[in-house]
Amino acid sequence: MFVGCSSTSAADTDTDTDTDSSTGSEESGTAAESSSTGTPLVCEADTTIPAGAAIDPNGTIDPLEWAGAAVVAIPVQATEVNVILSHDGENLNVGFQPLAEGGLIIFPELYIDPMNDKSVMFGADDWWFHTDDQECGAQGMLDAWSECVDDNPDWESTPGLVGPANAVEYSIPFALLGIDLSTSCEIGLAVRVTNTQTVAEIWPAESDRNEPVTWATVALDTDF
Ligand SMILES: [Ca+2]
Ligand SMILES: [Ca+2]
Repeated sequence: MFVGCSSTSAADTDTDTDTDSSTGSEESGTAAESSSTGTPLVCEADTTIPAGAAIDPNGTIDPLEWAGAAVVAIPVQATEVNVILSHDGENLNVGFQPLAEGGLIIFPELYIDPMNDKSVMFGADDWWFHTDDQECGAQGMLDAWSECVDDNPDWESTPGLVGPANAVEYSIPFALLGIDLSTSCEIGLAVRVTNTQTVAEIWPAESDRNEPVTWATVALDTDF
């Protein structure tokens, strides 16, 4: 659970290191400070993205650059892809590895709801990112393949390296996404890997990329 980012928050427990929201929520004792509806007036999240170093999105997952990052796993056939999450105060950083196992090559995708307004349908503010041989990204539209370019100057990833390099790293400016860390501390997020044909696996499990309301609420660590 992440607290302290809402002006109405009465709780002040420090649980920065706890990325398990279900445990944190149950143990935090905020029920005593709940509103009359029983809903705690705190900025809660399923997962916290820690603040860390800037990364070099070169397709090599360096443990030093990703030190302290959060990791979620997406089961894919007989293996699982690790999705590594951090931010450096200026950029949201996301790494995917491995992306080529047992003859299967899969591509990473991000879905970001900057205001976490959790609309039922993919909204005009919501972002889609996909990296294969090119960098593809668009706001307000999924699968905007016409937007794919070899190198988008607005954000960084690792196009063309899926295969032997086995990893893709993203570094996406908060300014591009429309996220101001001084006024917001949470976003909606889903991540997916797909070969665009027969395989598509998403985190959170059971979420739908077309429906931001089903995506994870993710807190951005602002203690840096
Ligand atoms: Ca790197
Ligand atoms: Ca939205």
